[in-house]
Amino acid sequence: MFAKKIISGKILLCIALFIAETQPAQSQNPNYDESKVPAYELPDPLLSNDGKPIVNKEMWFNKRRPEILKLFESQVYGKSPALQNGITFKISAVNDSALGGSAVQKQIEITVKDRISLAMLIYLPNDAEEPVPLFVGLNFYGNHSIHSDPGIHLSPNWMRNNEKFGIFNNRATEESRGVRASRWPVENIIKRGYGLATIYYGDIDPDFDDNFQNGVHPLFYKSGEKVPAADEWGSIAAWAWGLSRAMDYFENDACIDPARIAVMGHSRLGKTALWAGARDQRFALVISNNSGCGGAALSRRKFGETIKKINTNFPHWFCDNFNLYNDREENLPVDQHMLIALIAPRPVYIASAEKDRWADPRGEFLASLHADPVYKLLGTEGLPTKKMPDTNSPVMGTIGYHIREGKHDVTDYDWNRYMDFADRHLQK
Ligand code: GTR
Repeated sequence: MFAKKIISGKILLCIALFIAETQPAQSQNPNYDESKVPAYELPDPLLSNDGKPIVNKEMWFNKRRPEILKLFESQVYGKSPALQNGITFKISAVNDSALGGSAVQKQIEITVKDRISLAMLIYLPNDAEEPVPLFVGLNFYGNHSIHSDPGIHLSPNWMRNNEKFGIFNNRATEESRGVRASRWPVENIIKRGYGLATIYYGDIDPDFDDNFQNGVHPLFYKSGEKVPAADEWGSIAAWAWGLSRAMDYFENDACIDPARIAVMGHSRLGKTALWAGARDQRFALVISNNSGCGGAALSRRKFGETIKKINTNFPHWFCDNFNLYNDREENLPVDQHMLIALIAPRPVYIASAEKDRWADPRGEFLASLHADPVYKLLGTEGLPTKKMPDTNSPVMGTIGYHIREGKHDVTDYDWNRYMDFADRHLQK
């Protein structure tokens, strides 16, 4: 009987994962017609909850920013636990002549409350004379997937099956090495004088709905708590919390400049990078690659993926309160331009892809545009255009934006723009 229960639970999980993986766009009748985008009014980031205009820096930081942050915490991503003690770092491997001698490779074990361990892979330019600026981002298929370097520890943790990537029985194999190298131009990043750090997102919380029994969530339950409360963290918030733990490490490594860390992420991990950068002001620059619904795209446009679709397909990503806005986007006290505004005045780059209509490229551009008044209030250049740029024509102020040709992906084109942007803002 018990065995049967486990088996049927597993089958259900497989079906759920199959649906989540195969169900996007087509089967759910998304709106891809600009003329069917409803009329909407965006909440004003520069009007406080009590209706007062926010007219200077002090009012933004002391009054409005905390209000908006709280709204995103309680209504969208969920509150993350305050960091108590219980995080330790261990250097598990160092290779002084990685990538043919051009880089130092470090592998760090970040342990949370002695129970969960996050494996961080770091590459740093070997010829640096001072602490380096660095890009950090989570990866989808294990640190070993970003480069074929055989010295990278193979992730032992649960991973979504993918025959093409050599992932069977939810575990990576030797065949999984380098399968995602196209998304991580490690050599190029090193050549341009940046470090790169990455963690497998499943180390922080495996990406399936198990009612928050695995990953970091149970480590922080209050006594008697079995699942996060309606306003407490879902998986995106947990992944973002993990990025902040990486940041804790950077503050302790003399080879890395903690004041010049750029956090970057793609798709669900782009949503994560934005939330990490919004919450944790230690991140100096934030990059959202094709993050779409719940990331950089305006929810009120209901173009492509909508709140209801995302909450249905991925019930574990956001906090429970976010369900209140399924088909009720107009009731949201925020929209995603305000998430970008939380990053101000730090530089932020939003990138779309032409064929990635599910993520609503125009909605991503408009959110950047509507964050501009906050950037301007804080004395920065903001976004130097009011018109959506043509394909492959990046604009870069303190807010950067591009839409490139092609599909939902991370390409060399994207990375080269991110490094151009970082050159403007992070290089001395
Ligand atoms: C899709 C999801 C998107 C995006 C994407 C991804 O299925 O609908 O919101 O996050 O997955 O992360 O690859």
